[in-house]
Amino acid sequence: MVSSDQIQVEYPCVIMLPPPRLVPPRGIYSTKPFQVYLMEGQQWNSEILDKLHSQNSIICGLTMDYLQLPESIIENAKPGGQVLAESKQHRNSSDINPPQTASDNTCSITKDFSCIYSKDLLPALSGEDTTKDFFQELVNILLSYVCKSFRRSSKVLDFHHPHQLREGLEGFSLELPDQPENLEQLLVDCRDTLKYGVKTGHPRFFNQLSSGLDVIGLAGEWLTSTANTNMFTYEVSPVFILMEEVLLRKMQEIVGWSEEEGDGVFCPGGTMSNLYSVLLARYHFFPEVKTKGMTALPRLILFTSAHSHYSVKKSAAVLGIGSENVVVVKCNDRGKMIPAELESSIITAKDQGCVPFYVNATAGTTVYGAFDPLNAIADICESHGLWLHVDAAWGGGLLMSNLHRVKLQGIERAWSVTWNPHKMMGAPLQCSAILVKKRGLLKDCNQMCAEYLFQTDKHYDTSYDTGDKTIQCGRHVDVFKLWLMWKAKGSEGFGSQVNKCLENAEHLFDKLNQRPDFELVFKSKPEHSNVCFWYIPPSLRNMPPGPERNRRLHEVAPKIKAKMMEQGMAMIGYQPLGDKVNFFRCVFSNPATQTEDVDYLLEEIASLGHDICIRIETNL
Ligand code: ABU
Repeated sequence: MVSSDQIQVEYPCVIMLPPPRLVPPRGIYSTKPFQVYLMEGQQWNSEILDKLHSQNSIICGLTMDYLQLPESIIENAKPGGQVLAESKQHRNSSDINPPQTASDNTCSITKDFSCIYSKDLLPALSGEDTTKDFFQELVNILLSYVCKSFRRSSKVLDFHHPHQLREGLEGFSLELPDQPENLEQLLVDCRDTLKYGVKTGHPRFFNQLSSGLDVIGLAGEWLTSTANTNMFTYEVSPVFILMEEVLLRKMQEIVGWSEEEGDGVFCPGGTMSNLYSVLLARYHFFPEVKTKGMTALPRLILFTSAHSHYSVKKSAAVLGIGSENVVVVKCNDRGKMIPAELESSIITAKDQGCVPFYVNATAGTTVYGAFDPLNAIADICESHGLWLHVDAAWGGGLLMSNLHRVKLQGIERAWSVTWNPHKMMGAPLQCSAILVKKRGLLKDCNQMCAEYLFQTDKHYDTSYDTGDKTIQCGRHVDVFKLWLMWKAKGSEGFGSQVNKCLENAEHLFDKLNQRPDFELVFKSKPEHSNVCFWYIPPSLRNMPPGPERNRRLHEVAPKIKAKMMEQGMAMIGYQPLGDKVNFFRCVFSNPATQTEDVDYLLEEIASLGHDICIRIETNL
């Protein structure tokens, strides 16, 4: 990696920013070389390096000779990387200690692809070497991105408004051509796609419950894409099907179900997992729904807390139950469902002639990170004969930690569980399981027996053709990356990872408690890694609570976030909730995040907040 103390150049020099290519693909896009002059005696410093890193730059000119380089590079460019060779020579003979490894920021091209097209790749005859070369370049781009994702000096994002991306940026166009474009352009497009995206693996990305870039998980995802198969039958996915069985069994064991209990599938996200839970609960109590539909059923009611995920209501809407038939149960100040409120809601629904059948309890709410009291809720479900689902999409990861699994006590009493390893366990998106206690229910509920796919007279045990258990036909292989990560870390490794994220949350909580310019949304210690807080501008610090203060406070978080995204050095989410005006929600699921990043975030918010508020107050 380039570091500021490795490099000192003579005055003057030229830096080309972007494009990344030393050999521009002729006629495809215009190169817009960009020159940075260092003043005499000025040294490379971290600020300049940070700027270069954040812009995918390539250092190509080193001395006065190269002042004319941009034009001459374009004119003299020849296929085969001649200019690069020249440049490499200069690099090696220069004062600069240049980037040398794949972990560097450069993605210098070793071959000119400007006359090569996809038709020249496999399966073309003699396409093997070209295919390897192409992939080598692609891997360089990906590795450069991976390394940058972990580099604090690089930006989390290079924000552009939709219209800017739509219009096209510096040779990056979203428009689709009628004629094939060459591979050089495709490589540039790959690089630019990453450049204008968001580095969700960056240690200062706090915006989403799923974050981080697990290298083994990524390797798993690459392998999965290469295998490019489908999870519906054993005949096309023998290894992945068995891995899914092993992994789901492991997760069921961790939830606390016996060997005789448990089934499940990986599906596309927590919302789909929750949808499965409602679907299965309804089928369990009313199997005729599969053929007769909702007309055969009474008015069904389900229950979920005010802080639960919106997917419960969405499931009711999708399944024809209706979102108005979801009773929203009150929570306490900490965002936990109040069991007495649940019980009285169930009784009221019954008194009204409706049929309660399902309760969703949340283990790790989206905003507060609260855990509903699972045992108390399970008692109520048992006494009323209701299906208990635990949405542990976010909180499930805490089951891996000996320190924190106690927060999910009672989860073993659930009839179904949602658990997203792509959240707290850091598996690459997507990786979400629906676990079901009653074996065979998934199949009974969803099976359609398509004869072209699920033939019963195959020469192997067709119970491994698991596709008919799901509501999809084709299904992505989500299991391999998690399986590989589990091998790499062991269960204990996941436990330590979770512990570290929760330590970061406590660190933030402690810091916030000590500062007069921030206010916590709830005063108790975080249970999960969510920490919710306001930045309080100077003018509001002595203002009494009330509508005017709330009105002004509501505007603070969006303004800070907008500025933060424009600067691109960190990212955090905000939202209002109930009677609370817009507040920041910081979540930790990225093991790359350290306490220094937490401190950075606070300073960044305080500094942006202070500037913005001063400007508003002085009408600048
Ligand atoms: N419920 C999906 C995750 C939402 C979030 O990242 O905040």
